[in-house]
Amino acid sequence: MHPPHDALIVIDVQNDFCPGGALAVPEGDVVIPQINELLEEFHVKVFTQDWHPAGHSSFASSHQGHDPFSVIDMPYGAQVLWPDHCVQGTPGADFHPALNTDAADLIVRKGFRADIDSYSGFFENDHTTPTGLDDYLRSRGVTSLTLVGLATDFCVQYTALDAARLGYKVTVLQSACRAIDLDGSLEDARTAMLDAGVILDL
Ligand code: VGL
Ligand code: ZN
Repeated sequence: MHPPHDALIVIDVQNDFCPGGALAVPEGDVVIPQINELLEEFHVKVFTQDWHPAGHSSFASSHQGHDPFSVIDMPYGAQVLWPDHCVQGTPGADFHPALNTDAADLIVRKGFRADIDSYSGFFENDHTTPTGLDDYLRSRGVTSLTLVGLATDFCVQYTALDAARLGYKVTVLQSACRAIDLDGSLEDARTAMLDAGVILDL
């Protein structure tokens, strides 16, 4: 067992990010058996769930003339436009059926505000609107985090950078993560995480 101040954060292991899903991450489902084993080794276990209303502003379909994976300027900065994914109440937004969701202490939903995307489990993409996760972890005495899930270069990276900024010791377990890898985004994410003091474990 890991010590009680170490939490496992399972990021966005949902059908739409797995093969066959709307925004499939290559090999996204391969990480699930390892995550299920890890869930037995931690006292504090939190899942995040991408949870968008239909017509969300991060969807290319909400911006006429813009294709999926293009980038636009939003009031809070650059935003990649995605295929419609993880729409609230749809099967794509459900956790993958092989994931042991019974093990979760807390499920944090994010991205539910129509006008702003949220990659990080801690803050929306404006980097200021909190999800409540920091307060929860503090109230349970957590000081160090192990991050696993999807996708390494988006939600895992943003969660890791926010966590490091908030003062947590952060480890990203790369074998239990998979990336989208748009135009070198995985390498950029690795560099940014290392620069922020995040431990990239194998
Ligand atoms: C994610 C793109 C859009 C992720 C979520 O979970 O990494 N990526 N929404
Ligand atoms: Zn999303």
